[in-house]
Amino acid sequence: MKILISGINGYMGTALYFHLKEQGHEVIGFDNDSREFNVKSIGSNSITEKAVIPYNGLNATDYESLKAYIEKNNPDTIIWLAEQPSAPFSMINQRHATDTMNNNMQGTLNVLYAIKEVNPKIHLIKIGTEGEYPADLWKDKHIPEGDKITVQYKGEDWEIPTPRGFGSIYHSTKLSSSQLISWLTPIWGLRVTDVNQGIVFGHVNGTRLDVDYYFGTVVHRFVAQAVSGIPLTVYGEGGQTRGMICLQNSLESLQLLSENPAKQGDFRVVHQTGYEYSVNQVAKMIQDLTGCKIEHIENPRVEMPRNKFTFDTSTLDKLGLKKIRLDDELPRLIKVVEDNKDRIIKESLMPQDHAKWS
Ligand code: USQ
Repeated sequence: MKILISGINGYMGTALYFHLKEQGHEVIGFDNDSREFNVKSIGSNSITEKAVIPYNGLNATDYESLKAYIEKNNPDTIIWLAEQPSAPFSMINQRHATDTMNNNMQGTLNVLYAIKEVNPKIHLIKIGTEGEYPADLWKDKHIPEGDKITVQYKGEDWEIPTPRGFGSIYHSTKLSSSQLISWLTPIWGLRVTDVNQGIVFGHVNGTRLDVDYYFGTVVHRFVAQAVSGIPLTVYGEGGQTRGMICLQNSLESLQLLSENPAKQGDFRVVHQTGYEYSVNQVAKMIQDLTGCKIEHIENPRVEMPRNKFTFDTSTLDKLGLKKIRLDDELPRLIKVVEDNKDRIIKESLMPQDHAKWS
């Protein structure tokens, strides 16, 4: 297949480029280097040396260039990663909030228009997030796949959109994109897979690894803190539970979804996640392997102190995905971070004062 990756030079994009090529696919992509720029802007860096890969430098918010690129290359599948992915970065101030909204929303709208105008048969795989199912709505529940559920109200069955919400400006862009796509897909006859992905952990050769407060997600930051001799910064009680997925599984999932596309006219909602862990469980696993200290600090975020939801992952289970557990991947990840210890900027690992959410 010919697969176009937007945001190909980022953490997932680079890894996906190598993975899909290894599987025999033709892979092309573009990237405006915003990840590198944003990470530098907050005084941090990738702790691993990133491999150089070929890509076009176009910006997804430039509609004419995007459309011309898709027209020229006519891919079977577009995997859409060209987004600002950090919740705390989107909450820094008004400028970061609007930049995140403009980039993520405009890019999504542009690719939908481009596919409609160039070739509606192109399968779009749009990376969303499990954060579209906030803990206050789904506390202790099993979250179904699909975009509709049936509920009883005053003795009648109602088919309603699956309740979704958000807990940051970044997450609001993912929710709005999902709603936009769910409306446009059937009326324009597109084919889209909306991938709700959990927190990704792990590293594969050649890709970047961010560990700072803004772009390092919880597993990566905790490992970097442990390796740097800093107590792990558990926010509040540490009872916040999230679906998490190993990077290798994320690559395999996107390959499987590309090779088994959504039907024409279908908006397919898939949960792309492995197992659920609380922040405390993550911290304890890393402590057991490294002997690090754990510290509970005031939560800089506005979020539920504890929850325990799980996700229905039937689509990827049926396609044969073999889930990797966090405890099986951690030793390898710790080794990668240890090998690159000299590149960790310790100050960037700690919560930043100006980034409080309230
Ligand atoms: N946390 C701590 N201590 C830390 C860092 C984080 O306790 O030092 C806690 C947070 O309070 C939160 C949880 O760990 O409850 C996860 O935080 P995170 O920064 O790892 O992840 P999050 O902001 O939720 O966002 C990440 C990705 C995003 C993706 C999302 C999937 O940056 O792109 O969409 O994970 S999900 O979390 O399912 O929404």
